[in-house]
Amino acid sequence: MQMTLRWYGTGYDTVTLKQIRQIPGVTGVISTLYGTQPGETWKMEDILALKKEIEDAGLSLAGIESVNIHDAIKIGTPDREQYIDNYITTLERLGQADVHMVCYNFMPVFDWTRSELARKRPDGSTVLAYNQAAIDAIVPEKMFESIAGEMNGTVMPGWEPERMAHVKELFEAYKDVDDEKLFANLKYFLERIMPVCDKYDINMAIHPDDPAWSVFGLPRIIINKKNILRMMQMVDNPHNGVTFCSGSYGTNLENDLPDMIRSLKGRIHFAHVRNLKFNSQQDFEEAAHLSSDGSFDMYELMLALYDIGFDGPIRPDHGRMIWDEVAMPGYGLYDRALGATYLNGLWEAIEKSHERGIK
Ligand code: DNO
Repeated sequence: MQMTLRWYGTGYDTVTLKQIRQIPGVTGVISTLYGTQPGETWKMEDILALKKEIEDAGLSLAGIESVNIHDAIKIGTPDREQYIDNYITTLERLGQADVHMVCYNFMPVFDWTRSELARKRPDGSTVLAYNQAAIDAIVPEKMFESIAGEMNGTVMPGWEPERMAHVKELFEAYKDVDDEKLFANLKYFLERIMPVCDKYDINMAIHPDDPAWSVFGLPRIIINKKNILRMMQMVDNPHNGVTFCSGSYGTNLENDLPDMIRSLKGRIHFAHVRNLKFNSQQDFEEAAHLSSDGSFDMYELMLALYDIGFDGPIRPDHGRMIWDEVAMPGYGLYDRALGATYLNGLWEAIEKSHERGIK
């Protein structure tokens, strides 16, 4: 595996490439052209400039998170053809620039959903949190306004003000899209892009829906083992793979995370590893990465990844806001650096135990 950190780019991220380079064991970043809109074709010069900036800092561009999918593709309107063509052109250019992993999601309207971006934990850190009753009390169109004030002046991924200004229309456009339709539209999209992925060896890595159930009555399909295996089989190409995000699949306590990892052998192209602390089935908050701080056994997750021979990029995920850092919620430097170091430590121990024949 390659340990990486997500980086939003100069002008968007409070964390610098120089800082990332100094986290031991982190050799790459996962980035994107943050200023582009879903559906737009990425310019070759912008891709190359991003890559050069990262490489000049002594890191590699280990993949893209995300090339976002235009709503027309998810809804399945006739103009999706144009947007899929644009997507193919972007993939072609990424392939030519030697980028081989692309993370994306197929969530209608909202990307991830949380009810709080700065819940205080007993140690004084703040974290993103989800409370079902609080979500149920929010009018979806007001969701953006209700959390915008907690973004620390940053623009959070999936919550771009341009899209959020049209939330009402978006809900209307999705009214006839149910789970089956969404599956069919995903299949259509994947079948169209697989030839270019084959040509340039691009691993597509779908991100799970977060939380892993329907919110605001919108369909959500990338939520559990059954659905994800259905997706792998419906377009049975190794380039059709997943981002295994423990914090997203883990929102549903019925998901057996190590078992899911093992069942996806060969199809996990990217891993987001983080911990959650459940206060009840309906209320969870994002903990430190360490097993003892949350509800997941992080050793078991890393062991499962090791056992399936996972060799793609991995990254610590949302961190707590600690040590008075002011950054995009979940994406500060300090706690993610601690997370990367912890995950690297687990991996080293697993690797060495294996070499010494200790199980
Ligand atoms: C949130 C992220 C998501 C993720 C997208 C992938 O912090 O995990 O925004 O990047 O769903 O397309």
